Amino acid sequence: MSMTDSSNPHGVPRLGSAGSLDRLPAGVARPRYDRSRLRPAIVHLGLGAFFRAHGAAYTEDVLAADATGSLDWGILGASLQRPDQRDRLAPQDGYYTLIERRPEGPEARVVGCLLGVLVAPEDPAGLVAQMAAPSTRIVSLTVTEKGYCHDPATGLLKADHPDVKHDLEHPGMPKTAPGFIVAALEARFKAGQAPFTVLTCDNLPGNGALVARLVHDMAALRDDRLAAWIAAEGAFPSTMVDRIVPAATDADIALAERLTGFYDAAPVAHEPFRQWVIEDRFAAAGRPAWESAGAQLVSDVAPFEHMKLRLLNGAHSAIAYLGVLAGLGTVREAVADPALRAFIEALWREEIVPAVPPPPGMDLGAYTAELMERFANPAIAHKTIQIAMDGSQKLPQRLLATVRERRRQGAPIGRIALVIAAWMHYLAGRDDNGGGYEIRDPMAAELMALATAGGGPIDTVRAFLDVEAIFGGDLAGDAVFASAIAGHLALLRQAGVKAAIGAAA
Ligand code: CS2
Repeated sequence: MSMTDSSNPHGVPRLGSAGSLDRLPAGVARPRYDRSRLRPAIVHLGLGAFFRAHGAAYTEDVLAADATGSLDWGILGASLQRPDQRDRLAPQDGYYTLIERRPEGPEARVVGCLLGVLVAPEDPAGLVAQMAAPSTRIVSLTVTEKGYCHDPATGLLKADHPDVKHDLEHPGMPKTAPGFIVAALEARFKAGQAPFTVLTCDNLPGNGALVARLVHDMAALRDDRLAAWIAAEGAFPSTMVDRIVPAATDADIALAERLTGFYDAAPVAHEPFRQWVIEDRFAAAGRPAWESAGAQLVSDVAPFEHMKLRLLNGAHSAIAYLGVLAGLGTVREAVADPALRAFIEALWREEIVPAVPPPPGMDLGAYTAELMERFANPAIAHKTIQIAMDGSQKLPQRLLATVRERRRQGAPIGRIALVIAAWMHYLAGRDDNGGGYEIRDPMAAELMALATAGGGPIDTVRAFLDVEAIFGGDLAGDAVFASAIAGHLALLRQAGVKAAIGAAA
C-alpha cells in the first residue's frame, strides 16, 4: 500500500499503512486485538459518520474488552448511494480516527472493527449476497428517516416511491434499504436458513416495529410465503441511539493528523456523551455483548425513545429552524443567545416534559439540563442548517406527537406552534437578514411552493396542515393549532425570530 495519497499533499503517512498503528502516540487508543482474525458478522447499511461514532464505537469497545478473543463481531459497511466513504476508507484498510471533542480538549482513538466498505449501486447483488451469507448475523442500519421510504405520518411503505417500484420490479438488484433486506431475507428463506437480526439505529418512533412492517409489506407485494416467514421468524429489535456527531470537516482531518501524526481521510468527531438502548430480542445467532460497553439492553425501548426524540431531537429541530432564520449557524451559537436558550428551556418545561412519561429511573429535569450542556459544548460546531434538513420526515415524531398528546389533554401548545411556524417560514428560503440558504428535503419542491404561494398566514398554515404525509388526517382540522401557528407566522414574517420569541415568552 502506498504511504501517501493524492488528497494528502503533505506526504504525511496514512493511517492504516504498514506499521502505522505501532507508531501512534502513546495516548491514542488503538485495536489491541488480532485484527487479522476478526471475522465480519455485522453488515451495516448507511455507513455515515453517526454509525462510525456510535454503533461501531460500542462494538470496538466490546472487541477491546473481549477476554476470550473470539473476535466474532467485525463490521462490513455498505453505502447505499455514493462511493465516497469507501474511497476514503479503503486506502487506509478501514481504520479511522474517532475524535472526542470535549470542552477541555480533544482525544483521539483509532478504530479497527470496520473490515471493508461495499458500495451498493456498484454491485447490488454482491451486497445482497454478503447480507445473505450465513456468517452475517446482524444487518444494522442508519439510513436516515427518508431511507425507509415510508409515509412519515402513517409509517406505511410508499408503494409509489420510484425506488420502491424499482425494487419490486428488480428484486435481485435493489436500491432501497427495505429492498436489500427483503432480497437478502428471501435468499435465506430459499436456502432454508434462519434470518439475521435487523437492527435499525435511526431516529424513528418504534423503529424496530416500523422496519419490520416495511420489510414485511414489501415482501408481501412479491411473495406471501416469504412475508409470512418474515413475520414468524424475523427479529427486528427497536433501539434508541444518541450521540451528537456533526458532519465531518477539513478541520477534523487536520485535528486527527495533529493528534495521531497520521493522515486520515475519514475521521469522525463527536461529543463525549453516548447512549444506546436496545430491545433485547435478537435472532438465535446472537449479538455482541454491547452491555459490556455501556449499552442498555431492555425489554421496552419506547419510554427512552419518546424521551430522546421529543426532548433532544424536538429541541434540535426548534433550534435549527429558529437558528437558521436568526442567522445563528451552529447549535452552540444558538443556545448562547439568552432569549433563544430561555425559549428552548420553556418549551421543554412547559410543553414537552409534561407530555413525556419518564423512563424508569430518569429525571427529565436533569435530562434536559444535561441536554443544554451538550448543546452548549464549545468544542462542537453542529450546524443548524444540517439539522434543518428533511424536516418533513422529522417533525411528526419530534414535535407533532407531543402536539397530539397535548391537544388531547386540552393543554397549551403555543411554543411548539412557534417552532412549526418557524419551519414553514424557513421553507420560504430567506433568513431575517434577507440571506438565502439551501433547503434539503425529499418534499422540498412541494413544501417550498406552499411557503411562497402568497396569501395571509392562515392560508399558508391551512395549506401546510393539509399535507397528510406530515400532519396526518387529524391535525388539518384542528383550528386551535392552525390559528396558533398562523399568529406566530405573521410575526415571523413581519418582525423576525427575535420578536416572535419575545412574544412567546
Ligand atoms: C439531529 C440528530 O440532525 C439531526 O436531525 O437532531 O442527528 C441528533 O444530533 C442525534 O439524534 C443525537 O443523538
